[in-house]
Amino acid sequence: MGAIGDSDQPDGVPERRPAPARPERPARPEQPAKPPRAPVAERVRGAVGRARAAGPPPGPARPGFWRSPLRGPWLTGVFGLVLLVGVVVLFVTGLLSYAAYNPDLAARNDQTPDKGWLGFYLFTWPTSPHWLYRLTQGVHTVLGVTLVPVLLAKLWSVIPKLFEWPPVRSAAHALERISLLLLVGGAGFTFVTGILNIQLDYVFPGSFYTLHFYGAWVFVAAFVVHVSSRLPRAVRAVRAGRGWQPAPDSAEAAGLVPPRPAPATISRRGAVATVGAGSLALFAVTAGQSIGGWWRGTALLAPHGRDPGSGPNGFQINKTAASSGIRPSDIGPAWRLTVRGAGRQAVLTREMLLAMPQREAALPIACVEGWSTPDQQWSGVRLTDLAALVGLGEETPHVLVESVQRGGSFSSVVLAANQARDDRSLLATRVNGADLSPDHGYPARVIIPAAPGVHNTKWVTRLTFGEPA
Ligand SMILES: Nc1nc2c(c(=O)[nH]1)N[C@H]1C(S)=C(S)[C@@H](COP(=O)(O)O)O[C@H]1N2
Ligand SMILES: [Mo]
Repeated sequence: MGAIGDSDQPDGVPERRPAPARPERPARPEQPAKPPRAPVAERVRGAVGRARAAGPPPGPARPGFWRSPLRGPWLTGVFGLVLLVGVVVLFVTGLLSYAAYNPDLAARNDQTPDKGWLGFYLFTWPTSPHWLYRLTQGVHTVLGVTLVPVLLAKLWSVIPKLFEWPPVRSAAHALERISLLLLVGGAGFTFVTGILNIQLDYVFPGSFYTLHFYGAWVFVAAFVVHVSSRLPRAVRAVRAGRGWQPAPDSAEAAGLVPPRPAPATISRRGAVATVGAGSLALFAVTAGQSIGGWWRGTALLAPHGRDPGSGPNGFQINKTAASSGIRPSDIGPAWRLTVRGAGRQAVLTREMLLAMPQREAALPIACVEGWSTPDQQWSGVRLTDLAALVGLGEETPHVLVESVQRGGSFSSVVLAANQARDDRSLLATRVNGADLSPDHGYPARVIIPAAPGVHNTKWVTRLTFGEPA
């Protein structure tokens, strides 16, 4: 046999000099000559084999550690199928919510400007039915909260898999485990950011929209991979019925069935019913926020703005005038409305605005947070009538709406032409028969059918029609 480093070395391992012994320099011992290294795949296979032979360490990786007799393909399949339907609805309504902001119309409308091709599906948000965003966003948030117990139960049902032994068996298995990490991490992140936004409002390091949007895409990408490999198994297990429990080491058990089950303390049906009751309870203390009116008071889990007071202006307020930095002088007698477009400009006092034809529209406010109000009776001047002041009435174009509010990402918006042209789109001065309160946008606010609340700009001072957005 030739010396190490000879060209007849198998596997094409690079040459390595034999290490001469140098007893005179013990402070810097050289590496002893190593045997040639096997290729990576072989080494991994060796490690997997050794891990398998040695068996799992004591603790959760041992097959006997997990003992609940409830765990098995049926229970996991039931929760999985419920989540499948739920997550699809959440994703679709979430995508719709982003589209509702008309982000492609103007940079200031876009809360996720670096979306790239993830915005491939965007379209101009319609103005009918007038409760459209109320519905889509109500479903999105209430369903998200309602699914929390199901999500937790599903994770509980598969937790032994987290400790699978050996942790990695092959390249394909490693990839699958990484996709599961993205699935569980993505689900957790998306649910937590969504719930924090309902509960606490604006508590994020960075924009809620951006975090929730990208989190959802990661979650859904991993979800698609997961569903495509697991759906047939889940359907089979659910069809087989709750009494079916395959042998622990069979392929059908999928590592979910405990080999040493403890005695049952609740039936599988009882477990599903308990989770269902948890979901129902969460639904009961959340749904009121999307119904509004009297029901608003029942939404214990949506504390934000639950008590808006009474009277014509007694409906939910997103941000008060004070918290938005509106000074009394901004909205006092010195307030003016400037209308611009087509190279012309008109400046109006509130009295002049009130002297124009006053129109009525029954429209809700529907916030991204999921709360909404029933239809309120707004009155004010049509946006088309204001466009006519600068000669743009017939074909009213898109319009930039600006508030007296200084700063804040919701102090201005660009409304699309279809929104500006709608007969129900008003610059409102009154609501439910009374002047707007300062908190609802006095002296004038925009109200648009079907739009997210954020597009109903309060304390409006300038409208610019048809300029590059
Ligand atoms: N100028 C201004 N307008 C605004 C906002 C704001 O912060 N500043 N918030 C918007 C949001 S997010 C919503 S949901 C609605 C709420 O209207 P309301 O407070 O009258 O119910 O106002 C919108 N108009
Ligand atoms: Mo909002």
